[in-house]
Amino acid sequence: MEGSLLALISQKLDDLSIEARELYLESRVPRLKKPPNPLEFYRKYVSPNKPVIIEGGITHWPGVRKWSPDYFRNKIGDQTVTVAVTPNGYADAVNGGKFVMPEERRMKMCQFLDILDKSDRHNPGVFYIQKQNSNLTEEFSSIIEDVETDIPWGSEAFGKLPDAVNFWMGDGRAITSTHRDHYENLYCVVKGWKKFILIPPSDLPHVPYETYQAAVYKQDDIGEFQIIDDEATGQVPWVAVDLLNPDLEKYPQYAKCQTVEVTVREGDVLYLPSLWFHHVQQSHGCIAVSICLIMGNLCWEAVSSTEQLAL
Ligand SMILES: O=C(O)CCC(=O)C(=O)O
Repeated sequence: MEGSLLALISQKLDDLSIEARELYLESRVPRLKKPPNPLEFYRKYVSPNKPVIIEGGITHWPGVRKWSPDYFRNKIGDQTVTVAVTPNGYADAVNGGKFVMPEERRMKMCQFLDILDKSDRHNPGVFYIQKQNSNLTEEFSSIIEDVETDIPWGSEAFGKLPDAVNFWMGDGRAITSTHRDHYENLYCVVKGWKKFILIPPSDLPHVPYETYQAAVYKQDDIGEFQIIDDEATGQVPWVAVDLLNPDLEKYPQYAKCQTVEVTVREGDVLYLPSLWFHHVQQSHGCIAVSICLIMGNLCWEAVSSTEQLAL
């Protein structure tokens, strides 16, 4: 009885993912040539939870013209910033059967820039400024006037100001592994490019998860990275498949996912709706700002309980 009920639920979830694709999802992320008005943005993209690129959506930000390693060296070179360091570019990702988080280091911005342009050769590892605690408003407040911390058509459509504004800058080898967030994201590329691989929330039943022991990288005295268990964090459920090299023998259900690839170029904004899985690659030295708006709690609780069923 229980088995046939589970089979029925699984069939219905398969139908949902096929119907979502047929009814409203597109095989490519649409690109707008100019910013939408708030009502159009809300109706066509936010309400149906569909990503969209707004080409040139932030080209008026002074940062697009001004931001460069030299500008940062002069303006904020002496400021201390938080940097994620890994041996392989994968922070918050599975390695050797564990969910491994980066070593967080505090260093001067000029030191980070030296590492990025390879003039500091004593630092093995891949360095990425990627702290998602509204680090733009916290650690980079002296360059805040170079950007907008809220995008008017976005804030008006969501009816609220952003909860966090994050600054991202790093090595071309840094890859953000597949995950999803419960916030709405206006992802703005200020320099370089980012490549997102997206999976819609309706494909959740086909995304394989495993539970891993949490751990953290720690570089030892001879410069080698050790993986140290993080007992306080314990076990972490995480996406088990590598989107760049999926193991379909181990995770055959992943073949039912329909991934969508999109490149966000300098000056463009990607609206990344809440709950879409994303995997992110970037050009070397790419700089981005993500503007995040957290979904209401009630909505998140409703989604979580539906997801329990799917997983
Ligand atoms: O830019 C990146 O590397 C990851 C961005 C991301 O995952 C996010 O904004 O939620």
